[in-house]
Amino acid sequence: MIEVSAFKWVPPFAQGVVRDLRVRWALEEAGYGYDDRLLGFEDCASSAYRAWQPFGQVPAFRDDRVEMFESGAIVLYIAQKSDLLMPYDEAGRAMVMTWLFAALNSVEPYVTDLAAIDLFHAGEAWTVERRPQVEDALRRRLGDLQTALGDRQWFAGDQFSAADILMATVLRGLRHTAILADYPALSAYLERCTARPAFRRALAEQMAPFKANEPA
Ligand SMILES: N[C@@H](CCC(=O)N[C@@H](CS)C(=O)NCC(=O)O)C(=O)O
Repeated sequence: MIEVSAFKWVPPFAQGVVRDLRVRWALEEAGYGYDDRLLGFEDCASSAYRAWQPFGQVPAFRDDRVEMFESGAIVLYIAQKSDLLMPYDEAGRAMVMTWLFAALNSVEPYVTDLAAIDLFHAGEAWTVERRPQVEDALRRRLGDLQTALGDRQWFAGDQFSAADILMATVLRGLRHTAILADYPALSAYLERCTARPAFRRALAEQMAPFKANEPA
């Protein structure tokens, strides 16, 4: 049986964007059932959990063959088992891997830099000077990303792929801003991704424990 670690509860600003969503989404697209292993923040500090996820973060993943952490690696592992997330031909697989890493390595840092300022350090004096630089750099990256997408539907070819799971979940990290509205092709792309039934199911699965474990 597949097991995925996730939080029992997170503050509202993080609900719906915790990274186990990527793994849940990939599993839903591929049609694999799974159990979520729900953790409190204290569980993440335990040596038992650190042996599975060394940084005490979510998600971690195991099935009857492997144990893993890092959401991108896990999504890639799932994709390698399903032609619904990655084509069989070598050129197609290379393109999926390329865009999967582009999402994590060339786009996500710009998104998380802004989110850190807006969500984790809101109101701190240093952010006033730093934020415009971070937003400018992000906007340049989004402009290039939109140009690269062109009028295609998906990043890595004609078919939805694991790369789109990573890219869409990265772009959702901007949901607390209106920035994406200035990039209509990226906005439409994100709508297309998040309208997928597998995404809706994955999101509902992440959100359910948050509602159940809401602090009094
Ligand atoms: N690179 C890791 C990042 C994992 C990560 O940042 N997880 C966050 C939730 S989205 C977390 O567990 N935060 C709690 C913490 O860092 O203590 C991945 O993609 O799996």
